Amino acid sequence: MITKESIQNKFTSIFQAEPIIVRSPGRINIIGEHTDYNDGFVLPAAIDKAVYIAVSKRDDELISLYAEDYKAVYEISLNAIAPTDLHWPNYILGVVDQIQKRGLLVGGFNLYIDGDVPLGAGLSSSAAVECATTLALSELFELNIPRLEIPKIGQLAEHTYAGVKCGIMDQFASTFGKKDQVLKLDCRSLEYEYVPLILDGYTIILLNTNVKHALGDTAYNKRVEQCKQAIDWVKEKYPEVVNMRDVSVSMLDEMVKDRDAEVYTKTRFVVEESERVHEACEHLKAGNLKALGQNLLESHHGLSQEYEVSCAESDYLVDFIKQFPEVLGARQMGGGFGGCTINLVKNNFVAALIEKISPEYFAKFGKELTVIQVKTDDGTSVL
Ligand code: GAF
Repeated sequence: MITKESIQNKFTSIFQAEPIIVRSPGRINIIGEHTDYNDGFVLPAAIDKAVYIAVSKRDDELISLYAEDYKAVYEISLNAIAPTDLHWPNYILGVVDQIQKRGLLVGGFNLYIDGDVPLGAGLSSSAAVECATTLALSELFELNIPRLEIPKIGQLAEHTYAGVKCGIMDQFASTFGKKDQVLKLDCRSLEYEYVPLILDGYTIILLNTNVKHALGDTAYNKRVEQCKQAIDWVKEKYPEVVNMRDVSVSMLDEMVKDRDAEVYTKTRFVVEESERVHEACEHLKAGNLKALGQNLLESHHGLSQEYEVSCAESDYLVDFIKQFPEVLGARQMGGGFGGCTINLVKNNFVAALIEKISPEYFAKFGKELTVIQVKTDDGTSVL
């Protein structure tokens, strides 16, 4: 188990200094997928699996990084930072770059990173790294970065250094998550409300397909472009439209449908998914879990058949649970192309479900199915 003490000891043994330690969690998302970069709504929560970043100042201009997961060191001079072919340093260097672009001074530093967010599972380990790094450097160099800037810096770091044109959901949930709550976030105004996650007799189970999703390598950025294309076409007649958030299905019918059937189908999904967030949130507030489960299934259908960001493994898992009345709903979660499905399962059926689904999954795909049980938790903080 990772603790403040274990991080402290490891840091001191590597860098011979006392660190500042920051914890930033991963996230789940109940519903609202691919709506964030379209200025829509999302319903995520921070989880009890997190990234830990420990930092101390150096006397020189070097950035010295150590990643526990890879047992790897990466060093670069502060004035030479640039995106690297190595994956993991980019999330940290991207944050440093954003901080420098804001005219905030950062000196050389040591940084140690560890965590228990499963990598490539769609639980936003990269956003957690970005948010933890931002707060850690803010504390170390007394930069007083306002809390609302943490997700914005993380998102831009992802755009520029990781090459993924993501929305703000993951970084926002990691920063502002709260135990026992989901966040209903308006990704345009960044206004949000906390909604208690009360799942009377039910629980959230993540089924990890163990298909590693790599957003930069997939069609994620293409989807972002397709949404932009639709906006441009809609704007020809409706100049007041700024983003997909302002677009209705009838506008898509009128301005996009005959021009590009694929762009039409995908963007109609975005409009419908954003509306589904409001609906699902009301169901959650009313304790109507059956209806919420239905929303999850509708969302998955759209993600799979319309937005085309699912994969055979996730489709199989979602299809499989439909035979059990004890599972109210499931869907591909996060950016897609693998990672986890999120499932709403009756408490006393969890063990039976796992027993039934795991061997079937292995027989079909020759891969282990990993079950991840998560609790909601608080957002980014100094330990
Ligand atoms: C990834 C992105 F990082 C988020 O911004 C969001 O678009 C999500 O995919 C899909 O909803 O996690």
